[in-house]
Amino acid sequence: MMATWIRVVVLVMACLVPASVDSKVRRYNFDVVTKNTTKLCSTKPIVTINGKFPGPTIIAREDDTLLITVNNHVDYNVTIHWHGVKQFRNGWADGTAYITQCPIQPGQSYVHNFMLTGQRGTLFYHAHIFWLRATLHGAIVILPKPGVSYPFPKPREEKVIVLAEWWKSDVEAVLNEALQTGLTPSRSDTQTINGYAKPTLSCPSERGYTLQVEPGRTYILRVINAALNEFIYFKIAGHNFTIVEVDASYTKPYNTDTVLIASGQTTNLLLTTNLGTGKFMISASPFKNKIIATGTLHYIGTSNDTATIVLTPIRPSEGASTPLVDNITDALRSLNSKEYPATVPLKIDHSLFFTIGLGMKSCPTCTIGIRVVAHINNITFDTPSTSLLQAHYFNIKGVYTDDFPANPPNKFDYTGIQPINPHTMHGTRVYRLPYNSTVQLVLQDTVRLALESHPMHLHGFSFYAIGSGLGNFDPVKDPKNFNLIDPVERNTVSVPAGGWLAIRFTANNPGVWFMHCHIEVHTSWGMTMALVVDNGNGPNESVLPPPPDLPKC
Ligand SMILES: *[C@@H]1O[C@H](CO)[C@@H](O)[C@H](O)[C@H]1NC(C)=O
Ligand SMILES: *[C@@H]1O[C@H](CO)[C@@H](O)[C@H](O)[C@H]1NC(C)=O
Ligand SMILES: *[C@@H]1O[C@H](CO)[C@@H](O)[C@H](O)[C@H]1NC(C)=O
Ligand SMILES: *[C@@H]1O[C@H](CO)[C@@H](O)[C@H](O)[C@H]1NC(C)=O
Ligand SMILES: *[C@@H]1O[C@H](CO)[C@@H](O)[C@H](O)[C@H]1NC(C)=O
Ligand SMILES: *[C@@H]1O[C@H](CO)[C@@H](O)[C@H](O)[C@H]1NC(C)=O
Ligand SMILES: *[C@@H]1O[C@H](CO)[C@@H](O)[C@H](O)[C@H]1NC(C)=O
Ligand SMILES: *[C@@H]1O[C@H](CO)[C@@H](O)[C@H](O)[C@H]1NC(C)=O
Ligand SMILES: [Cu+2]
Repeated sequence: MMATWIRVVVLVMACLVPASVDSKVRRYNFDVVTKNTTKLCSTKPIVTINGKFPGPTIIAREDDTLLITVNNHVDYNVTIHWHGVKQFRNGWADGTAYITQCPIQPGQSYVHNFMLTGQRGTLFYHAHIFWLRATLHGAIVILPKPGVSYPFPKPREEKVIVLAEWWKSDVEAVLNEALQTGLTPSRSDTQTINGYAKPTLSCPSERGYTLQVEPGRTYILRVINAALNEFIYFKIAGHNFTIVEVDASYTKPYNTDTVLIASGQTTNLLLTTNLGTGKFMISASPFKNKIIATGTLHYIGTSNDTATIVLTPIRPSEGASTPLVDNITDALRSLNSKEYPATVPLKIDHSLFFTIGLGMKSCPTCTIGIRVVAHINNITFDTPSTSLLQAHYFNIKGVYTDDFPANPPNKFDYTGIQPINPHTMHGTRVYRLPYNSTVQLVLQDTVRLALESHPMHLHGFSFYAIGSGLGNFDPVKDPKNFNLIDPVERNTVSVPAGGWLAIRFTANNPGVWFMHCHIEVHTSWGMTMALVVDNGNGPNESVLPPPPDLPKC
């Protein structure tokens, strides 16, 4: 009798918590290896994790510990960043080359030991050194804690959709050539959806990504923009989506037939398969590139010969902000419920105003005598050769200065059209924040060489996006319209082209945290800086000691 009872309990438990996802410590082995891959009818070697493109999906639960060993078997220096994971007091696992660690050199290994504290949703991992993340990336799915359900109806099935870019040539060579000539690097040759470009008749192996669905169900699509340099519009012909989560924070449900996902952002969509039968085009169309990736939503039971219902993918004018995007940006709200409160700081200790944009630098060896650079507050970031976190923790002098300005050095009409001196300053400068201080940061786009939207990403935190607008930020009028009640919580925000965006957060995570544009070419040009958050006085308020296998420079 007793034995039967125990067996029943075990069975019930097994149903609640699938055996594959019930342990607290999850170990992964990531072998960084070269693999020949065929795309666009040609074969080339790419750097991959475990031979996969995109890399393997990590599935875990909120509060789990991950132990991920990265073994570098390629000729490149490598680091892997867990994008959106807060790494509380544990910047050593953040994986940002020369900011939180030295690279994992060829033949070396490094164990990333971190917890998924207080986070659930979709994030991703990617290389954080030069342009290796073009092919070194994959999904992180963080399920709610055991026994906790989603704040929306349970979907029939979950599908990960990783959007990326593909170059026919070697991406590191593309970057090096651009840095040597001073010119803009060449655009990718296609977008990809889960590694597929689009169905191509001339090479039958190119069939495009196929999403098989049963009729009359609800699916959750965990869509990740892992592209290097593109914003991507995602659509499925004939179907609507409900946005329920972005950057691993739940949102109030928002219905739309199109989503725009900036590089570095993730969006969870509910998809209801209410058309019952047929084949429908899926499109991932970028802002700048004209090459669109397409796939097919295929209702199970529909013959392969059935014609696919196509859609006209969006082709926005380059860099422009569009009413559709502005509508979604303005409309997204966090839940701000009892279970998921929005804890927006109301009293601000550090009010920062950062201008962002492009500039130029003279370069006698470059093709046209100058090279494009990028800046934050007129400072082009110089990457150090020792990691900033090591310099901070071990008090190594001369690696950085902590005089990053809270405001731009010169005021001007940021979004006006009058020409201004395009030159920038250079330096490895950080902005220092006391432990637990509250921060408001207004990011202001500047029109110096180009009008462009910048997806700004902050490591170590998620933050509330409390307002945005076109033109120059007005410190008197604009704060009156800030949403301090239920703003969306993110780790990457698109600063509108020719506009501004304001965020707030509490600096409760001691360490050194990179902030940068997630358009990789802008990072390469120096649109980056770091925040240093000091230790607090309490027992759990200082940076943890570094692990023994931390890579050395
Ligand atoms: C890739 O293909 C080339 C040419 O076929 C071959 O020489 C090389 O060994 C292959 N590399 C890998 C990692 O398979
Ligand atoms: C999508 O939403 C629009 C507008 O709300 C509606 O007219 C349309 O019927 C919806 N389509 C589907 C397939 O649900
Ligand atoms: C139909 O298409 C799918 C996906 O493209 C493929 O896996 C399957 O083999 C095809 N079935 C037939 C009968 O051709
Ligand atoms: C944006 O929102 C406005 C006001 O709600 C609406 O009139 C307009 O149709 C929306 N535009 C798009 C492209 O969704
Ligand atoms: C940026 O710094 C450079 C170099 O000091 C200077 O020439 C330029 O005027 C500055 N521009 C602005 C907008 O502050
Ligand atoms: C951090 O600040 C919050 C309010 O902003 C306060 O409630 C909390 O006690 C502070 N924590 C520490 C450790 O100072
Ligand atoms: C510090 O962290 C440890 C381990 O997580 C915990 O047991 C302890 O209660 C914390 N102490 C304080 C003062 O928060
Ligand atoms: C790899 O990283 C080490 C340590 O920073 C550096 O000395 C070396 O030059 C790097 N190698 C390459 C190929 O960039
Ligand atoms: Cu940018």
